Amino acid sequence: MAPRPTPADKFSFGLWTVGWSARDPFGDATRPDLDPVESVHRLAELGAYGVTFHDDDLIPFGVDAATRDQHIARFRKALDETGLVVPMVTTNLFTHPVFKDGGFTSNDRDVRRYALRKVLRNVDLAAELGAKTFVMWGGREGSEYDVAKDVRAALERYREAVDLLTQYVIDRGYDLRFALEPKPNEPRGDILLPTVGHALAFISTLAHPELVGLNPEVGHEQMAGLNYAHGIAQALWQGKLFHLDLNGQRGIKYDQDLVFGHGDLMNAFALVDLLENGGPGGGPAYDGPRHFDYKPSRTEDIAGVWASAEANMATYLLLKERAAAFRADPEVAEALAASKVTELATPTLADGESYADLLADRSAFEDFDVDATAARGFGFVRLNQLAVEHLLGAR
Ligand code: GLT
Ligand code: MN
Ligand code: MN
Repeated sequence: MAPRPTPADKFSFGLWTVGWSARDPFGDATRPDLDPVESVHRLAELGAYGVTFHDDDLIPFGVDAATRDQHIARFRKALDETGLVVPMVTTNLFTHPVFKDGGFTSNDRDVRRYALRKVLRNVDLAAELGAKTFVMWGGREGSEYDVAKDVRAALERYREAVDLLTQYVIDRGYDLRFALEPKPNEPRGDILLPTVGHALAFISTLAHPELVGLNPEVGHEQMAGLNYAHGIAQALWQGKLFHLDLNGQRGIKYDQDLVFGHGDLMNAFALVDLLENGGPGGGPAYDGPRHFDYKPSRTEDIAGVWASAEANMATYLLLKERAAAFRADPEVAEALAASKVTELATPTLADGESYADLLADRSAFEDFDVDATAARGFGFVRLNQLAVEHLLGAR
């Protein structure tokens, strides 16, 4: 039996996830639209703690101010009734045709100014609702044709936009940080911040890098053939894991947004182990929302939507249990030591040792038995098999 989620598990979902009516480039919707208020109630019943949204998920694009206020008021009431929180808010800069060449980096300056205004209004709403993270997925920031986009100018405009937004939250005194979400392609042929690594490098050029981190998504890294658990470790090492999008993906193809764990299950195990047990002293390495950005498959009806929402949380909790069992197993501890996994935490030079000391250390070179060391295996396969057996519940 899968464990039941509770708000203490900090699971959150985007309104656009369960609310997806399953229209795709080849076919019509297979489900009716969901009222955000219903989604809030259902997610709370299932044990989630948070709900996230794009401005346009909650407030239909282009409505007048009074209608906008009504939508926000209904939503707030549902939050109050259920106790659900809004840990993150994001802006839709990709659906309306005006954004066909991007928002912050459109070749059209008027579009860029409009995009900034749309985001600033949404930043105010995020702060009002108590969100701590503001995600920016630049799905339309990119190109299909190399000659049609000056990539360096586009990156300048991207930076200009993010610098303006950080200055705005500072001036307004908002307790809000930004999280960039990389993706290699889709909907654009090539997207400007394609991977965790590109986004980290971009952040280092900003006016207020301390206010900008990442929201890496499982499938997006895997679409680039990259290892998500590695990407998360890189983000953690840089202090930039501000938020994350959990889902499943099977290989390098279109963005599948499957249920968490329904893609590379071994990598999902390593990820949960890292998040839950990778911190100092074996505690959690990340204490933010466990946010699911998946799409209930087009084959599912409404009952299937809620079953798939539950599946995300159940899989996460099962992996958490399995990872705890892996860490508690004395044979695993012995295998980790035998594989020298733990030795990697020891600095290569001793405390106070200089390169002169290293040069004088004959045991490090002249007397080092290269052949004997080279002949010794690391035993990584045995260690991985122990992980597989724990994952399969065989230990
Ligand atoms: C869109 C995208 C997601 C992003 C969302 C945030 S919207 O559905 O596919 O990966 O996280 O803008
Ligand atoms: Mn995706
Ligand atoms: Mn996402």
